[in-house]
This record gives sequence, C-alpha cells and structure tokens, in this order.
Amino acid sequence: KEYMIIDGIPVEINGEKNLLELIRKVGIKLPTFCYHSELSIYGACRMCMVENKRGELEAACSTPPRAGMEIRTNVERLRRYRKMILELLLANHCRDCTTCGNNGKCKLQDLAMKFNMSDVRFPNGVTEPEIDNSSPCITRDQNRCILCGDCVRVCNEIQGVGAIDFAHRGAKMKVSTAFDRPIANSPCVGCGQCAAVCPTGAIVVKNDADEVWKALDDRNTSVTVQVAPAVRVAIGKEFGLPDGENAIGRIAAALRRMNFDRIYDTSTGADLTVLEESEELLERLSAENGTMPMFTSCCPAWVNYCEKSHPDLLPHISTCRSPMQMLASVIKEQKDLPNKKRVHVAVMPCTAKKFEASRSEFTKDGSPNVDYVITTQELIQMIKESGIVFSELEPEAMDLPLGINTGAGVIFGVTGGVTEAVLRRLYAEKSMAGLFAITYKDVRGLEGVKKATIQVGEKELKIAIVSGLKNASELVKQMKSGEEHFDFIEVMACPGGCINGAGQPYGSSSEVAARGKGLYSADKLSAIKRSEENPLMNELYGGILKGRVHELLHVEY
Ligand code: HC1
Ligand code: SF4
Repeated sequence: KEYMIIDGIPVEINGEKNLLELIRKVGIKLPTFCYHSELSIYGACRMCMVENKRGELEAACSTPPRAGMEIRTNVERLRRYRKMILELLLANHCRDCTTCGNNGKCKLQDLAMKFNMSDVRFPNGVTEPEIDNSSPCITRDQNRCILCGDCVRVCNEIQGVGAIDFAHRGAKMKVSTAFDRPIANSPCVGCGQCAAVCPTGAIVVKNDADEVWKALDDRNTSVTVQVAPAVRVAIGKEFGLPDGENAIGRIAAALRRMNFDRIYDTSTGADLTVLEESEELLERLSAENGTMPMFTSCCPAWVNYCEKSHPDLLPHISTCRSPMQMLASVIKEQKDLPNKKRVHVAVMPCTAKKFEASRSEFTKDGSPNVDYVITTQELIQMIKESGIVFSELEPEAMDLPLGINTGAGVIFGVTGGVTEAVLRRLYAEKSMAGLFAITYKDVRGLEGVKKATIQVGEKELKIAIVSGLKNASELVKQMKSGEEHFDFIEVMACPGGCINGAGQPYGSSSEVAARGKGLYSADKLSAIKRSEENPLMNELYGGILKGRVHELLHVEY
C-alpha cells in the first residue's frame, strides 16, 4: 500500500489520477473552474494549487499522487493566491449577478461569496455586452467568460462537434466559433453540454418561461403541456427529494396549479414511436433494397449533427418523429378545449428540443406544433416563482384522454431505453421471462457504447446503443470502414441519454445514475410494460390517426 500526507493526515493512494481526486476523498473540496473528471486536464485556472513540503506550488488537478508526497491544501499563501485569482477574474467580468441567467448556479459567484470578496481593487474592464443570441438553444455572452475552456473541451472531446475554440492570444483571447460567426451558423447542434459545464453565465440555456407565463395568463388561450420521461427523476432534488425519485405525480399537481389546461406525458408519444419505429425496422429489414442500418430519430441534436456533418446518413435515420413531436401532432388534433387559441408547451431535459420545436417540418397551418420548450431547470424556476411548495404536493394523475402511458415509454429517458422498448415490441416471447431476457441483454447501463445481438424470429439483429456524439461519430467511422456492422443503432447526444440532458439541473455521475435507476423503477411500477398494450394506441390508430399515420407521425429530414 502507498500513502501520502494531506494536511498532516496519511492517505492511501488507490489509483487516483490526480491529487484533486485524492484530496476530495479526505473530505476537502478544493475550488476549481476548469476541472471536470470526464474532460482532459487543462490546468488553467490555478485555483486548486497546493503547497508541497519544499514550499513549491503545484496544481492539484494536473499532479498525480506519489508515495511519500506531503502537501498542504489550506495555508495563508494559498488562500491569498486564490483570492487574487478571483479578484482578477472579477475585474474583467460583469458583476450584475442578480440579472444573470446563471444567478445562483454560478461558480464565480459562489466562490466570491465563500472567499468573502468584499472589494475589487481594479477598474472593471467590461464595457459593452457581447451577446450571441442566434441559437434557439443557448445564449453566449463573451463578457461573462473566464476562459476556463470547459465548453471548448466538452464540445470537442465529448461531442466531437468542435463548434467553438480559443481564438487570439494574450488579453485578446476569447472563445469563438470559426471566423467569429454567430453560433447558429457554426457546426453547433444545440446540445447545450457547453452550457451545462460553463461555471459562469457565459453560455446559458435560452429561457422561455416568460412566454409560457404570458400564455397561461391569457384567458382566451388554452395551454396544454407534455412532460418528457427524464424530467420526473431530475426535478426532485432541487426541492429536497432524494436523487432519482419519480416526481411525475407532483409535476402534474404543480402544472395544474400553474393553470395548464391539459397535462400529458411524453411517454405516451414514446409508445407511438415504439409502434412506428419497430414497424419501420421490420419493413426496412424485409424490403429488398431497404436502407440499412436504421438509426433512431428521437434526439434532435443527433439529427442536426447528421444534417451538418454526415448528410449521407440522413436516409438511414428513422422517419419517425420524436415522441415529443408525435404527441404534439396528436394533441393538436384534440377538440376538447374551450378556446380556439391554443398553445402547447413541452417540458424537456434537453436544449436541442427548443431547436426541434422551431423546425418548419413540425408546423401546422404556419404555427408550430410545440410552441415553447422549457427545460427542467426552467420548470423548477417557474414552480419556485409560483411559490408552490413542491415537496408538500400530493401527486396527481395525467389528464385524459391522452394521459395513458407504459413503462416502455418511460425508459426512453435513459440510454438504451428506446432500444429496450422497441425490443419488447419485437421480441416474440411475451412472458415476464421474455422481458427479463431483454433487460439483461446488454442494453442497460450508462456506458457510452453498448453492443448486443438479439434473436428476433429468424433474424439475428445486431444492435448498438451510443450516447455522446463523439461516440456516435466513432461508431459511424467504424461502420463506414466495414469494421463493424449493425442493423439498429440508438443514438442520444448527451452522455447517459436524456437523464443527463443539458436542461436538467447539473448532476454528478452518481446523481445521473440514480436518475436512470429511477426510470427503471418507474417501469417496474407501471402495470403496462409494452407499448402495443397501451389501450390508448388502439383508440388513436382507429380514430385520429386513421389514414393519417404518415402525415402526423413521420417526417423526412
Ligand atoms: Fe428524451 Fe424522448 S427520451 S428524446 O431523451 O425520445 O428530451 O426524457 O422526451 O421526444 O420520450 C428528451 C427525454 C424525450 C422525445 C421521449
Ligand atoms: Fe458544442 Fe453542443 Fe455547445 Fe453547440 S451546444 S457549442 S454543439 S457543446
């Protein structure tokens, strides 16, 4: 066993990659801006400096632990340095925290408070705001950037998109798109992962809550809402409930108090997707020249990524609309609401859904099927604004006639869930044993790439499940080179799937895992586990959808 000494305490080294991880294990959380365990080490912010026994300073994030090493994490000199770094950052940063989109979640604000920053001795170098509002998903404000590079690395290393990078040198250095174009004209796919890691308000998710309030306040407008699968397991913690607890009943109760006229579950749309997608897969498999393999189409960032970076793959993407859009098309056909003026809102864990809602493919008579997408974080803000004490709400049910869903639709929110739901439909063995056989066949777990071979009737189906766009593009490369072959590929842009969407409150890896577990528990609890057994499906296919399946449930990108 190897040991080192941290603040006078002997600590066993157990494969930790850097001092920061080991220091965290002894109950000390050093301040950092540019450290994320899943990203490469940048070592730029210098907040995590520690002092070794020779009195030298080392950055804890980029120093591996060595046997016999002795360090101090909290001495007068280090506190002074950290405070000086904060002061220099603040000198070049707007300080209008109360109106910033990241108010209350900002690391700079948090550390300024923890370090008792009472004064900044330098003149404020920030003059004009430098805002890029071109994307429907994110807003960038250069003046709030502290150059930690977290956004650049997540966009390159996890998403493989590379829409942003550092430009210029010295005091002119900034994070920029190529040729400083608006972000909407860059390869950006709106996944929002850059906003999720941004420690300040330099990249924030667009906020549409005010528009939703306006619709709710208008007595001549009926407002319907749908809630995505992953929202239910990520909202509770903010209100003191355990990580991963399924709060869908409380969400329904809160939305009803906020004046929404009909409350539905996107999982109902997911049931439609399962039926359509499994049918499409079988058709493609049996057609002589069926375009194979088939990729899933639920994730709008993935679809956009193909449009921008792999247009040759577009015929391989399922023609199914996403569950959000399938349900929205059906909701638009409902005639049971008093007002002519209708607004439909979707609560999503995802920032790219804001872009999907704005696409011209999803409009009827010139108006979008989904008028506004708000993220889980925006819903949390609206609930708080309403004064609703979420934890004290009695859970309530969804509304009829569309409020019936299945466990298969709920697990869509975690990577592998779409595949499992489709397999439940395709799998011949419809007993409980059959369900378990699918469950354990390599489709569960939060790994970025999973592969499985499943027997469906006569056919051996080769399946891949990927989350994180970089993983997707690497898989595509292997497929194009002939190294790998698959029939069905599920892609979700966010690592782990929608449970880790950029619209969710920030979650550590264990919190994200708890969200995944929460969705599987919700599936266990639901009486109906297969989409085709949802009694609403028969009603819809025999009613609204009769002769209109293509018009209402499919799309070509
Ligand atoms: Fe998702 Fe989906 S699972 S894409 O991650 O297919 O956003 O939750 O709503 O549409 O159902 C997101 C989640 C969501 C769709 C479904
Ligand atoms: Fe990159 Fe996604 Fe951010 Fe766009 S939204 S810049 S693709 S990380």
